[in-house]
Order: sequence, then C-alpha cells, then structure tokens
Amino acid sequence: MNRLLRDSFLHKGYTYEYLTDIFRDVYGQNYIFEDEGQLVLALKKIHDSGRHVVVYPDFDMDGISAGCILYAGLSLFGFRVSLFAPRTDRGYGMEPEDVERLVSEFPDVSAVITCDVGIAAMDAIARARSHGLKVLVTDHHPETMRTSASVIVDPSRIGSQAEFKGVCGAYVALHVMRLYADLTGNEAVKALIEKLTLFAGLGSRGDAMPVIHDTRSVVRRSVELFNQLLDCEDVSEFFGCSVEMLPDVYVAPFENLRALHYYMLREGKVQGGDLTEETYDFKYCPLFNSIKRMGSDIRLLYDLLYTRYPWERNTEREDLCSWIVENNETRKAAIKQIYESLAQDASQAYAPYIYLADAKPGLLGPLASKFLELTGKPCLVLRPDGNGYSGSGRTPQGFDRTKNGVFAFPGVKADGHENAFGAYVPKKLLKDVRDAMERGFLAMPAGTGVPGEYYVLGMNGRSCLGDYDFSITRPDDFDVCFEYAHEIDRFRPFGQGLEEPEFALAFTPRDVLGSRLMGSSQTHLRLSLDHAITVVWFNGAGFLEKLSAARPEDVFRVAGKFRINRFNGSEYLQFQADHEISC
Ligand SMILES: [Mn+2]
Repeated sequence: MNRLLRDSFLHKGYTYEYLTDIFRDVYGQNYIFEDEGQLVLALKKIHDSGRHVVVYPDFDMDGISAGCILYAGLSLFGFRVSLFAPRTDRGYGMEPEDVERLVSEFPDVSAVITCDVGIAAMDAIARARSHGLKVLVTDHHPETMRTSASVIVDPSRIGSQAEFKGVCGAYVALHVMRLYADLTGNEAVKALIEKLTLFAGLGSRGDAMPVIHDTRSVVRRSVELFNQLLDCEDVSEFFGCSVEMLPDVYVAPFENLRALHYYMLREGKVQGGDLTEETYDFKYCPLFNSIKRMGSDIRLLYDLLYTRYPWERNTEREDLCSWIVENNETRKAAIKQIYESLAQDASQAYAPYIYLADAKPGLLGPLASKFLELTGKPCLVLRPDGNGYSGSGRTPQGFDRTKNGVFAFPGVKADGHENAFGAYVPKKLLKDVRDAMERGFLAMPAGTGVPGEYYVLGMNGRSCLGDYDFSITRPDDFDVCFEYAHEIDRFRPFGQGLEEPEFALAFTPRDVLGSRLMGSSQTHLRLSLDHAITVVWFNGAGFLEKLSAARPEDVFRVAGKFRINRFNGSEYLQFQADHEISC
C-alpha cells in the first residue's frame, strides 16, 4: 500500500485489520434473514394464485429505491403488482387512513408488502388485517413492539441475531428479491435482479448507512452499474437481453434514470465523466428527497420513473425531468431563505439550541443540519403542532442522546437515528429542553464533534512549520502523493465507517512559486508550490490577498484532498483546497 495512504488511514484509526474486515460481506450468498424464507414462500403463494399484491414504500430516497426494487422485481417474476403512492406531506410512518386509501384505490388487493416502513405500523397493519389483507413487512428500522404482520423481515427486529445492521431498506428489499430469484432457479432472472443493486446503492447513500460490509459492496456495485448504464449504447446492452422481452415497469426506471442523467448533464446540474458515490450524495439523493422536503406529489415521480417512452406520445418526460430539478431548486431556495431569516431573528428565545419556524415539515431537518454545521451544537427546528412543537433534531457526533437522556422529559419525543431524528416538545417544556441540550453539549467529551483531525503535510519540512506527519521535500515525495491520489479511489465509497483522509497542507509564502486567479469571475485560486505541488481552490481568491500581505516566514495551513485531474490525455496531481485552518 502507498505509504501516504497507509499512514493517513492509520492516522484516522483504520488499521490493516480494520480495512480487511470492512471489505467482508456478512450477508453474502446463502445468508437468509430471520423469516426471510417464510416471506419468499408467502410471495410464491401470492404469485401462483394470481392474487394482487401492492407495494407500500416510504417516500425518501431509500423508500423510493426500495419501492422500485420490489415493484420492478415482482413485475419481473410475473406478479400482479401495483405500487402505492404514500402521502409526502407529513412525517415517516404508515397510518390506518393510508390503508383505507390503498384499499379504495386497489379494490382487489389481497396482500401488501411494505419496504423501508411498516415495522412500527401497529394500527395500520391491524386495519389492513381487518380488511382481510395479508401484510408482509420488509424494513430496516428498529422494531420496538411486535405488530400483527404475517411475516417480518428486518435485521433490526427485536432479538435479531444479525451481525451487521447497517443496511438500508432498499438493501433488505433487494435481499428478498435475490432469494426469490434463487428459488426460481432461472439464471437470466437472477442476473436481472442483480441489476437492481443500482437502486439499493442510492438507498444506502440516501440513508447515510455506514460504508462497511454489505453496504460497502452494494454501493460499489451500484456506482459501477450506474456508470455502465450511462456508457452503454442502448439499455438492451446493459441488460444483456432485448428490453422488449422485459416488463415495462422493470425497464423504465433504468431507462429514465439514464435520461434524467443526460438531462441534468445538459442543464449543467451534474458533471461529465464517471460518477461516484459523491454524485449520489450531492446530486441524486437531494433531488429525490426534494419530494419529501417539499411535500410534492410522488405520483409525478412515479410517472418519471415507471412510464416507458413518454417522449413518443409527448414531451412529458422532459417536463418531468425539469419538474423534479425545479422542485429541488425551490427546496434549496426555501431552506436558504428560512435559514437566513431564522439566524437573524432576535425573537428566537431558545436559539441556538431550538428554533421555532413556520416552515414545511420536510424542511426542518435540513435547517437543523445547517445550524449544527454552523455552531457545532445540538439543534431542534420545530413548528407549531397542537399544544406543542414538532420537527427535526440534529446532534453532533459524541452527543449521545440515548445515553445522556437530554430528551427524557415526559411528553417529549425524539425518535429515529441517533444524530438525526424527529422530535416533539410540549410548549411548557421548551425552556427545560433547551437548558438540557446546553448541559448535554457542555458535558460532551472534549475532542468529539470537532471536524478536522487533519493529517499534516509540511512543505519542505522546515522547522518553522512545527509538527507535521509527512514532509514534501524531494521529488520522490511528489511521487508518493501522486500515487496516493491514484490509489485512494480504490477505497471508495467513503462515508461513515471509512472516511477519506483530509490533509492540512502547511506552507510559507517562500514555498509559493506562482499564483493566479481563475474562472470567468476570477474567484478561484491556483497556487504553484515547490516540488510541483499545485493547489486549486474553488472560491479561494480571497486567500491571495492574505498571502501577498504575509511575511515570508508566516505559516499557512490549508485543508483539502488530493485529486488526479485528467486533461488532454495527461494526468495532473492537484491539491483541492477547501478552507484555511488557523494554526
Ligand atoms: Mn430507510
């Protein structure tokens, strides 16, 4: 392994043993989740009797992906299957009124299969059973109380022996479809189900699952499949068989995702070249999640995903592509506007721990994330709800809300992931909760929640730079960095469980051989340092003034990452700077 790669990983605590372990699949071939066999047999019965099964998904990126896997997968197996359109204008969950609507929309339904939702839907499942429906649950959320569902497949069930629980809802759905494909024994069908891994990868990123074990291989495979889908001449090549043999509902999501990508490319919303898991994080997950954020009609998204050849009838697909892109732009603008007005609002009595806002429920989580990012403090953003306030909470790593009991007041609710959750606070407890959040924050162990355990690269190893982990002094050191930039991509995807090393490049004005501003508005900065190190800093023009005013021995530290830049068939090493670190 490259020396810089090994050392910067070790600096983050990733030993060789750890790296070996996280590349291991836990739920590989032949693994069966508790009751998964039973679920597949129940499906087989539904299939053989020709009964109508309706897929009930959640409506975020993971839910949409899970829904796609079951809808497309079951269609491929020849089921009579429909996809339910959940309400998007309220929080996560499944209510009896949703079941009533499902039954009225699909009067001949005889079974419901959930994905990414359902594990806690006590009342909704009881209602479905009262209509004579069989309910099959697939989910990844933790089970707290057993519902009356016929079969439950969820690695986070009560008493689960599953070794690894960090998989998304779409992964669980895919696992069930794989097992069903095994049962059919048809190799061609198995290969087609495997293509749906593309959506399980989107779901994994949408839910920010740890990039270890099976989630790691699913995301890797997903990115690979997405790139193949974009690179192939036509989708028949991608599937390895003529699409005319396949159900529309199976083919359309791939075809339309490809069309959406080319639309985004044309509109300048994504960059050309190979996509990575970062394209999922920064482009596709926000795009699809804008449906839940804005409470938009998920049926439009279903039209975009599941209608084949809409462009032969009219230009509907272009319209649908522009609709979802616009929806996301509106979401961004709304969050920015509300964030700015909240940050300046002097009447926010509980800030910066609690903000009260009259915003759409789906926008509260991203707002709380922005405040957390700004202050490093736990934050709730809530809206009026009956006698209290409901909304979303975000807490820094190291603020363990389960252990510290900050939200353990009677009547206060905090449900969901450890650091990102839904919350409810009765009006009279706002002050108490705010104070508890502050106490919890102050009691956090030092050194946690602070981003930036940088691996320090010292230019020329001058003693004035103080401590550094690696010195760029000789031509060989450039080669080590260049090789690092090549090898680091092999360790994608990065995320929780395996983070990309972040470097701090330490240098003095004496190490800077040249500088120039770039971009049409001259806002980007390019520095040429000694030993052929090039620093590229997006929106970094302001740093140049500082540099020019500095004394030759002043030390600067700039955080960033190494990347290979490919241009005209040649490869260049770049240090992509992100921000300055004060020393
Ligand atoms: Mn999920």
